[in-house]
Amino acid sequence: MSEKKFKRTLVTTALPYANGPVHIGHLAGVYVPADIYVRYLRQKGEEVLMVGGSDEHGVPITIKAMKEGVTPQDIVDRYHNIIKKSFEEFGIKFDVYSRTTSETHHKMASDFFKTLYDKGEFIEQTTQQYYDEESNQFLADRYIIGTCPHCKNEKAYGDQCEACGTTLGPMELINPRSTISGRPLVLRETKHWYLPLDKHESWLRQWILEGHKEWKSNVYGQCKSWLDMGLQPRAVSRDLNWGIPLPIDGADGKVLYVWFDAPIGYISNTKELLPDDWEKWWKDPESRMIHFIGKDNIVFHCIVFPAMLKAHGGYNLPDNVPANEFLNLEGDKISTSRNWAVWLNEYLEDFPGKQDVLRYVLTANAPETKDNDFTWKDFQARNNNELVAIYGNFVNRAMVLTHKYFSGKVPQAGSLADIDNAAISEFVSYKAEVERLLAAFRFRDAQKEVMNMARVGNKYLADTEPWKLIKTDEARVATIMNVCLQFAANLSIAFEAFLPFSSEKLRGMLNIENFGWDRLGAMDLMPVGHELNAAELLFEKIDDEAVAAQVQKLNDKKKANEAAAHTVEPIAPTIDFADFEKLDIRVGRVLECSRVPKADKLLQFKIDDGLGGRTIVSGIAKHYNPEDLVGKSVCFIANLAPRKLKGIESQGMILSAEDADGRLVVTTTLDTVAAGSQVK
Ligand code: B3M
Ligand code: ZN
Repeated sequence: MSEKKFKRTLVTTALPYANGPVHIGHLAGVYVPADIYVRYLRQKGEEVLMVGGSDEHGVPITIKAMKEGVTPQDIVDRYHNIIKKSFEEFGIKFDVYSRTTSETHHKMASDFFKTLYDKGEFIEQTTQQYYDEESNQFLADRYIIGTCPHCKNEKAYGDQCEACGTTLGPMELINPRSTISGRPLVLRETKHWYLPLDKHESWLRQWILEGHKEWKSNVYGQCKSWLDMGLQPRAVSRDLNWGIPLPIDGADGKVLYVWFDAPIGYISNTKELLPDDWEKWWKDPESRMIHFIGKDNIVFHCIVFPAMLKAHGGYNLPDNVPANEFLNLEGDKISTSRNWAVWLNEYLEDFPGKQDVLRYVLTANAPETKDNDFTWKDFQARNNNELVAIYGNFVNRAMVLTHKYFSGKVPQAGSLADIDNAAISEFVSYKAEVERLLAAFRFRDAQKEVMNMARVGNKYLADTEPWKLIKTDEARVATIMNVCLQFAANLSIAFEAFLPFSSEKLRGMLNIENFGWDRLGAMDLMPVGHELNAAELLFEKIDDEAVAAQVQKLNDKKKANEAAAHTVEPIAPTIDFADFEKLDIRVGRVLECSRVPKADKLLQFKIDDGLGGRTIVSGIAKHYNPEDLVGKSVCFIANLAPRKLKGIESQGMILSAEDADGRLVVTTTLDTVAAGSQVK
């Protein structure tokens, strides 16, 4: 959609869960791009609002509280403040950053539910769900653990078996237990309210697939595949004692599902900021709404929330949802539980004042179209070779030379030579390209073009060599320095959205105001005789030691975490010798081994069992290359009832040892024995 049609833009940013600090992945995926976009619109003088806040409901918060022996409110108070502070420190300039435990939000979400309820937009359903009698609660799927019916992994979750990769429902687990109390679960009846997404499918299909072909392909593609699979009713309530109580009779102990209330938080927070004027941002057809989110939130923002808004009536639907993919760290998925992350609060302890360096690197590597990797080496290289060597170096030379030759005052430019005109027209030509890229949410390319503007300045200085001319032609040097200083002032405008701290510093040095976007390209930003302030370095080099220290810190944390996580499983209940004798364990020789198509965890074996051979499928593909196993002896259970895995009948089970990190190692014999030998 073109920007022109709209009078104002409401930008929302995903509400981070207040159960931990924010890390570079959050910043790269959501908050830096949103901030760039909003700063740019503000520079252009557009009416824009950036709304954010903390997501303070949901099961993980209650579990964290339980583990620490504090209340959920304690947890969210702690992290809301840490998160809010990090955003402020990194210059993420929200117009409002509130929280879903606010009174305004509780009322807004509650009323929203009530409206849908009164309109008959929900269906009610009573189902059997697992209940933990020890901790007195119904459990979310993730908190139920049991044996996978497909691969017999005993630690499958209620939503997925991580060993064989199968998506599960909690009812499919054998011997379901609570991860909270460790106790077996019982089934209890419970009633919930569902939003029948199936009823919304046809207009959603039309609205997204026909009406929003301009959405980023990763977003459009994910929506299409959800729609093609067919939408199902989704429960909007939960049995939990933390959240927003259902505002209807007969729903004691039930709260709104966190994903029902959280997006309404965008509305509540707008209202908190503008109690009398919030509605125009949400309801006026001349307002457009953009959701900045990560890819795991696409379905909620493109399908579920729009369906809620439509069911309610009177609200605008999002105009665009520029969701990003994920940022990895040093080649590995960022993980809070494994402590594999760069936390924003810690970054600033190690690199005080270097917010812009991180903003720059995260934008340069933004996971806009695919998952991307952050490495400390790249962080160093981009700082040293781009920020310092190009932008910083240019500004510094312009400042220092002006102080040296013209006592820090903007000198008079004479008539321009061809080389000046060529540099100016190239410099100015980037403006339109940057505008086009920003309008398309292509922040990394936009930033690249702005850096190219600084490159033009640097090259211009190198080509004109004022330091050589100064002895013979001061008037010519005056012209060159005037051009350079105007370039520098222009860079403070062009970089403002990306590197706001550096732009502010640069404005301080140049002693200039904060010009609007329309002034970008002007070569008269500073009049002749305008006095500059002292030169300072915009950026500093980052040395090898600083980078090595960061890598070391990451690895140390990982090790500490692994050590903490290393727990040995308790011994299972005692069995009789007769029970043991029921197991027929044999040694077999691997004749063939190959990957199972479309199952990234499974290997298919042909085993010589001394009796003509058999097929066994095993969930160890993540740990071995098939070719490395051919010819090896393995131990396997020979009398296990056959079962089908991905359509292949598996006749037994290869025995592997599993360590605390989930690494699987196949068992073998110390010396070679004949295939088919029994293990006793
Ligand atoms: N708190 C999920 C997340 O951080 C969630 C976003 C809510 S946006 C309304 O992935
Ligand atoms: Zn499984």
